[in-house]
This record gives sequence, C-alpha cells and structure tokens, in this order.
Amino acid sequence: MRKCISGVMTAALWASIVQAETTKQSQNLEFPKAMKLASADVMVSIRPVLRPAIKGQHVSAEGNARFQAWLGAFRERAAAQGIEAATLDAALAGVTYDKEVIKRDRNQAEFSKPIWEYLDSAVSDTRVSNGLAGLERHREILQLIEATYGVEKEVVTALWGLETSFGSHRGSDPTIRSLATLAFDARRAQFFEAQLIAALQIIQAGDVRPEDMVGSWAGAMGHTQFMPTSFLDHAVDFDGDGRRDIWSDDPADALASAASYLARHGWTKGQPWGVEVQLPEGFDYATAKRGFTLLPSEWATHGVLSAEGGAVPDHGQAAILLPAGGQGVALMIFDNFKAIEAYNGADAYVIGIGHLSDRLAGQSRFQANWPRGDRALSFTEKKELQTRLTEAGFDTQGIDGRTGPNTINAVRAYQLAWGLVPDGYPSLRLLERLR
Ligand SMILES: [Ca+2]
Repeated sequence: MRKCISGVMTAALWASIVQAETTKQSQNLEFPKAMKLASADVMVSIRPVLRPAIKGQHVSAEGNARFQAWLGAFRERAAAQGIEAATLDAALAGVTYDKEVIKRDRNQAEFSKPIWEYLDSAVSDTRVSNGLAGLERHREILQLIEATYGVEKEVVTALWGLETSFGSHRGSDPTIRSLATLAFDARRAQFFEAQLIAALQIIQAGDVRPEDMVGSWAGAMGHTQFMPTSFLDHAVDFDGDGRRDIWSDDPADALASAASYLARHGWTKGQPWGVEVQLPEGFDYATAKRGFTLLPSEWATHGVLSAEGGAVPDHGQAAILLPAGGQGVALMIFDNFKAIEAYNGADAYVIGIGHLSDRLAGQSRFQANWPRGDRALSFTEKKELQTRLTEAGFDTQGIDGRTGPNTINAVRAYQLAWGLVPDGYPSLRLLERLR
C-alpha cells in the first residue's frame, strides 16, 4: 500500500485528480486526468489538483471589494507569521483578484485521456529529441547534479521535459496574485493561504523579486513547477550565487532542486523506476497490485519475464502494474516509482517520466500494444460504475467518481465472481456489462 497523504494534501484534493491542470498552456503537457486506472491509491503530490466545478459562482465588483478586504486581513495574519511589512508592501501592492485563475480552477474535464494518449504526448518523438538536445546542452551541470544527489541526468531531464517542456513553458502568471486569488476562494483557502505565506517567505529570503515570481496559474513555479512550500523544503542554490533561483533561464538551481526532491523521497541510483514485462499464460492477476511485491527472480519463477524474454535483474522488491488492465503494457515497478510519485501521484505521470528517461538513455519504446480502441470512463461513468457495482453487491465504499483502491477491489471481486480476468481495471466494457 502506498504511503499516506502529506500534511496539506487532503483526500479531497486527491479525489480531484481527474480535473488536474486541464488548462496548462497548450504546448505544455497536459496533466493526466483520471489516470489512476489500474492501481489507484492515495498519493502525495508536489502540487495541488483541481476539484469539480461549482456552478453559479462568479466575480463581481462586490467580490473584488471582498477580495481587497480579505487581503487586508490576510496581511495581518502574514505579519503574525513573521512576514515583514516591507515584504508585504512590495509583494501585495496592487494585487487584484484574478478571475481567470478561478475559471481555470473550476474547469472540470468530464472526459479524460487514456494513458496511451497521454504517453503519445509525454514521450513523443519531439519531446525525446528536445530532451536529448537539453541533455547535451546542459551535460556538465546535469552530471554534477547526478553526482551530488544520485539521480540520473536522464530522469532529471525527463521531469524537466514533462513539467515545462524543458523550460520553454514556465508560466508567466504572477504567483502572488494567483495564490491570493485561490486563498481567497473558499474551497481550498487553507492550502493556498499556506502557499501564499510560503511565497512571501521566499521573497523575504531574497531568492526572487516579487515581479519575477511567476509561474503557472495555480502557483507552480519555475522550470520544475515547484509550489512554494515544496520550494522552501527542497529548493537548492546549486550554482552558489546565494539565491535559489528556479525562475531564470539558467535551469541549474531548478534541476538540482528537482533532483534533491527525488533524492529526499527515496530515489535509488541505478534502480529502474519500472521495466516492461511479459506475463505468462494463466498469470494470476490478483497478484498485480501495488501491495504485492516479489523480487524479480521470484517473479521469473512465476513466468514474469522482461519484454525481451529474460529474467529482470534483481533491483529490489517489485510489484506488477497494469496501467490499462489485462491488455496493454505490463510493468514491473520498483521503489523508484514511489519517488517520482511523490512529485505527482498519477500513474500516467510517473510512467511518462520513467519512460521518457529510458528513451533519453537510449532504451526502446514499449513493446506491447495498448488497447487503443478503448477509451477512459468519464467522471459520470465512473460514478455509474460505482453505483452499479455497489448495487450488485460489490461495495465500492462510496460513489465519488474516482477509481481508488476500494473501487479496484470491488471490480476485482466482480470479475472473479463472473469468471473474468481479475485485473481490477474499470473499463467501458465492464460498465456495459453491468448495465
Ligand atoms: Ca543560485
């Protein structure tokens, strides 16, 4: 079972992963929505994720006045937490409510991308070649980062590639304005107020001027899209100029900060994140779950071999992950999977980082074919699936439109009861069968 949610990330935030960052700039890789298909557990994440839309809320002149009043009260709370008047004056002067941020925050995607579509973009030929170019251009600093933090340069580069297309889409929204808007908005006020305080602490520490503190609309900043609290916990001044600068064109501090983050979350150099495997005839699908691990040599005795047909080297305990259920790519995943997961908990994201890093290291594409004829269930369809499973006696422990472990267990139980392949995968076919 995966580790628990971090302090600020509530279960409700996790519940909304299906809506995550639907509105990143077009060339930026869209965050995977509803990717927790085959092995959804609770997660930690470096960033917030979005919630379904609430209808009927809009900004008015009255709303702006309320925002300014809120800002005045916030100033006092920030001062009480050690933010100096000069910092507050510099950072909060002229800050207005940004209704575009709220519009984006409320934007709920009903339909989500299946993992293969996500990976088509995450690990496109363009991204691979841009990544190779980035590796070449920054080879020296990436090697130094690898030597310092024990995180392979291809992994750091892959993360950079998925977060901001290697720094080319870092975002230009003023972070203070975005965070103040989201903190004023009632839905996750506590989380975003903490982020806003952290942002002010960063400014106060002299890492960045308020006008240079920009990023994506939801407050993620710089080349590797750190939220302010993650910045405070993990950002490093790698080039030694006295500032932790993840915003400027030079990516050294940002890339080192990302490596530091992965290292602090348990990255083991030399261990794969995951390896594509082939499953034998008669494979026991009940063993394909995050909580069940064996050594690769033990998996080999059960007929689970690398895609090339040999035993996977013993890199440590490993679980079998089937991102698209019994059809499509099968992965043997190691503890490094969890380290990437700490950056962003969606399976598709982790696989995207992992596979891109492998491609940058010269490895080949996945060999198995994805079930491209399928599509992912919509939010509404997931709720329907949960309702129908529960009514049929396979309790999903709630109807929330997300395919967490309880839903996967219910799907498995249903599949076992009906003699289907118990891969726990909530497919459209399964929903149609339940109908
Ligand atoms: Ca620096």
